[in-house]
Amino acid sequence: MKPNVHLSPDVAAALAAGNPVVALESTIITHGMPFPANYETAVDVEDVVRANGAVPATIAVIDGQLRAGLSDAELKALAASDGAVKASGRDLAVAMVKKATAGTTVSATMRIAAMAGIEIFATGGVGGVHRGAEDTFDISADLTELGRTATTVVCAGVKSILDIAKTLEYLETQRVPVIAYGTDDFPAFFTRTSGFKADHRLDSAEEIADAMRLHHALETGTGLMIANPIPEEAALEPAFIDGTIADAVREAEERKIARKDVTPFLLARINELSKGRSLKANIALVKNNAALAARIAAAYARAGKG
Ligand code: PSU
Ligand code: MN
Repeated sequence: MKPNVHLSPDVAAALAAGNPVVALESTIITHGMPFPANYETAVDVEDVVRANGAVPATIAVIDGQLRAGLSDAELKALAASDGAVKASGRDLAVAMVKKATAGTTVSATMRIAAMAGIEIFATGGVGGVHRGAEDTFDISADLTELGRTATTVVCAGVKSILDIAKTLEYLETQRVPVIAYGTDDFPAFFTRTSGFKADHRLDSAEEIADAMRLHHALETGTGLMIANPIPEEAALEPAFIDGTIADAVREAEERKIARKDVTPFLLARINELSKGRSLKANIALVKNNAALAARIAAAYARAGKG
């Protein structure tokens, strides 16, 4: 028997009616941003989804329950919590047994969203192949999940804490189409270009919704990555952010930070070293992704209703 995903009333109603729903992850809340910016951003992102015609479903594990759609009080408690763990897809069963509260990574959020019947998901950045992966083997489970779960993930590309070229290669191996929105370039999270081309470019939410439908009709079984560049006015200068990231990566190596602690350490350190500039950019791009995801979800639901 499949474990139940507990839906909030508005998420349940939207799914039952075939109305657009956008999943949102929660590791960005528990391990990606400091309090209270994490809470404020989570609330704002939900509002952006609503303003663009879809119902937001923030996904997390609360006291061992898989949840899609949190109340304001739950969102705040999660954001303020020191005890919430970081759960990727493989950690969910144990989190449920232990009645733990967990922020869900992209891989765990995709899994729960798929079980709930939510096909579109917005986040900031996905995990990927880390720099030095040839020695550490550090490749995020987000990429393997994209290779086996048919969820569309809207992100701002991946940041250069990762090896972007290897991440794109790995997505190719996993049969995940990488579609840049309104640009030929694969964006690098804080900047609009990474120096690498995306596989494909599409220029409207309607075309992306069509591509989703066909990708699933072909029974590929894989997700789609939609790479949405950070808004021009929020983008950081490459020289500044690349230097900051290089410093943070060096520090992580020196301090022997490993495995699931690597990404949270780097995000927090980049925020400190950039004196909050990375956080500001992060907030702007997450909202931008939420808006695009909601418009794709609306187009997808419209076509589904014929
Ligand atoms: N990258 C970001 N912000 C984030 C994450 C990654 O720019 O918040 C989070 C996401 O939840 C992602 C997870 O799924 O980190 C990946 O962790 P790891 O690299 O340990 O797989
Ligand atoms: Mn890792």
